[in-house]
Amino acid sequence: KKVMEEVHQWGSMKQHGVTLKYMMEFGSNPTDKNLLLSAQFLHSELPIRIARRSIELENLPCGLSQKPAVLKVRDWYLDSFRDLRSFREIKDMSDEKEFTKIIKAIKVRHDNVVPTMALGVSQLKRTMNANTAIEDHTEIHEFLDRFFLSRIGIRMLIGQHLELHKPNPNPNCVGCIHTKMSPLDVTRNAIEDARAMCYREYGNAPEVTIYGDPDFTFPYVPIHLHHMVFELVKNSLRAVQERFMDDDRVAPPIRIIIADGIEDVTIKISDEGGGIPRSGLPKLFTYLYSTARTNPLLDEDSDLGIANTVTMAGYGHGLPISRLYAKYFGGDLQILSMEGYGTDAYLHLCRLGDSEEPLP
Ligand code: W6P
Repeated sequence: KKVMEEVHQWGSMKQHGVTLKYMMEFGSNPTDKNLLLSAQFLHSELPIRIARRSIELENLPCGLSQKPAVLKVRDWYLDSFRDLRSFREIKDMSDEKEFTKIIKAIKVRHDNVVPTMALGVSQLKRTMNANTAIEDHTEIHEFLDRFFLSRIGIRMLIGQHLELHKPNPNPNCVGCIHTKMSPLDVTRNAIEDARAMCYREYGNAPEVTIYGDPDFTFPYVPIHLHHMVFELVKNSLRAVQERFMDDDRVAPPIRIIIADGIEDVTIKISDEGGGIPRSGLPKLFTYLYSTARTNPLLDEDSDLGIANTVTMAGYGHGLPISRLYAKYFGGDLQILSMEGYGTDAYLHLCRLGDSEEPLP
């Protein structure tokens, strides 16, 4: 295929990270000149980033590249690469307008990459169980970390450009960055969503208490924070709910503390769900060991073993991906546990500064 030559050519070019400061300054000033500059930057930057991922998708260990779901994802990347490379040089606002439509369609094309890759991994797991070889999964794990981190960056860049076109932007928002985000508000919403899900599944949901300054705000991406807190609270609710299910004692509340430091804003989520053994901690962040089922709607021949835990358990990639969201802006996610008692999750959010995007 002719396109592969071009993919390799672009895949070896240097990626250009942007800083959050840059995104905020640029995005707060949507003049025609800036729209044009932004489109021109994406026209050269997106093919580089997408080409890298396409090449990696072709060369995965253990035959992961050949799994039907992974081939599908690979094709989405190649189609997007072609769309970008076949677009003419962006010279005026009419080029810019048309280009914006193209990248909007690319974003939609890639909407289901996370569950589809999860399906690919489950397809791999199924064949690996058959031949009992003990394989080293670090390579696959590191690939998926790079792959999803890169995806966060690509979607952030496209999202920021699309937001420049919004007619009535919120004065406190620069694209998807909220310059005065209240971590308490976002955390409350994420708790509400996680508890509603727990309620649907168990007919009950443990209480959650929050401690933090309601007036405190800082610049961050609310949707990223929502994803992370939702995932963590869901895990805690499930642990507490399962432990106190057939119990006369009232379930102990999940406790959340939000601390505003100089470098970091840290959110601690503590549960008394019985904890996890120390040996099980590293597994929380692996894509291959996750016990959760894949989405039965995507997985044609899944036998839906335990149907009632499908929603809460998700695809099992929630924790590693949450950590990537934190890392994308220079933060981190740590989980500590006391087996027999409960678990603490520390979500460190870096106050948005001069650090460049990490580019795998
Ligand atoms: C648990 C297991 C876990 C993972 C992540 C966050 C919280 C919790 N609680 O029991």
